[in-house]
Amino acid sequence: MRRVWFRAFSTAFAAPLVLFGLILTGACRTPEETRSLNFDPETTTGALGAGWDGFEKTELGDTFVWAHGREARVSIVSRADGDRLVRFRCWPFVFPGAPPQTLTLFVNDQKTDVLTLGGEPRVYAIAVPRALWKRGANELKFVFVYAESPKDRVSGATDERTLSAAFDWLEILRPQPAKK
Ligand SMILES: [Ca+2]
Repeated sequence: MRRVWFRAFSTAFAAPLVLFGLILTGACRTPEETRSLNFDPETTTGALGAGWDGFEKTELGDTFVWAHGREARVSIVSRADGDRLVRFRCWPFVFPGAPPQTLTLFVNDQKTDVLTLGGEPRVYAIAVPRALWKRGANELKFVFVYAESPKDRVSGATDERTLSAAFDWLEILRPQPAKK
């Protein structure tokens, strides 16, 4: 009799209880938020998805990573509780006769903005409204107009990789309130 009651109990209540527990855990825990990636093994391993080469350093010791395709994906954890500014320092692979390199940022497959990159390292910022963020993991996708190989484009170059743009760092900021 007791066993029958128990079985009825577990069927009727156990699954909803587990589900309720999961919802409660998910709702109460504030997720960590990705604030900055320095494109080095310490801060950025695990955040880089498809489209990136290995970690490198400039002669001055700045860490960076080449996006080596027309698309490069980064995983960002968000609380999705407001607008955010995506700032990053990057530079395109340039070669004689190169067209302007453009960068389009998608957040969770939604297009945000298109930038034309200058030839030298520069800091860019793109405003991403709250509606595009999800709580937890979010995908930033950078899309470039070209990815070319130095070996094919620069006389004497031996690097066979295709390259689109190199990233030094990326940060996710709360927009500053407008000054009164
Ligand atoms: Ca860096």
